Amino acid sequence: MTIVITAFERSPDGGKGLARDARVRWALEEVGRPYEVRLVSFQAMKEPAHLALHPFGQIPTYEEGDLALFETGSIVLHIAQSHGGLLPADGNARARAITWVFAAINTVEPPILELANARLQEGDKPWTKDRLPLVIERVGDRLKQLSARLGNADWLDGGFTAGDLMMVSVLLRLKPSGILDDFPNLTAYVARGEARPAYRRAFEAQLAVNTANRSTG
Ligand code: GTB
Repeated sequence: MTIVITAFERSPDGGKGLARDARVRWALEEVGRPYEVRLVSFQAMKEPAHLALHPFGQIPTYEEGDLALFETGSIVLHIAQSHGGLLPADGNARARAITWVFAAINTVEPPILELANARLQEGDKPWTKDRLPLVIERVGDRLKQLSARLGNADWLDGGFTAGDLMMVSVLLRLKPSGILDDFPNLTAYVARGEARPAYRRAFEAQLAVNTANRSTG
């Protein structure tokens, strides 16, 4: 069955891995499953055809036969649960890996998104200069806790899992800010994720779309 995901026709970051189709592409590459991409414009995302797939008018979506999904946590877990390679066979280890997927999207990602919003969407508001340090502190608290748990390990719980895929994807959003630099083990953890051949393939595929669309105006 063909898998079709949606992605930005033109990503605001020029396709440098930050838009969330990257994590879905990465999961599909890890399990060796080919996929097709339907590119959508910002306008098309808010139209009925796309809203039928994604009630919030966002990317990515995932279609496979009769199944249509949205939310990257759910999509990555679906891929991980229906193929080998991203979740351990042992029941307890599998449950812990799934816990890390939730930790990435429910606990670590929210303050990171808050920081992005504070800078990009509220940067010009008069209260931002007072609020920004608090937001940065909340990101730092989470990173400190994550860094302490990771320690010297390569991955969060044994071998690479969907939990690492999601956590690295979430942390990547911080790379340009320099905040990760205070946590060398997290910087190395993200670099390990980025060095995986499946990540490279996903990154290049997302970039290629955006490069092609930029040059066609
Ligand atoms: N909770 C959802 C999920 O995980 O699937 C969130 C999906 C989401 O935020 N989608 C964004 C979107 O469609 C794209 S990824 N936004 C358009 C809209 O809401 O109208 C977020 C994103 C976009 C671009 C960059 N960038 O260019 O740096 C980074 C992150």
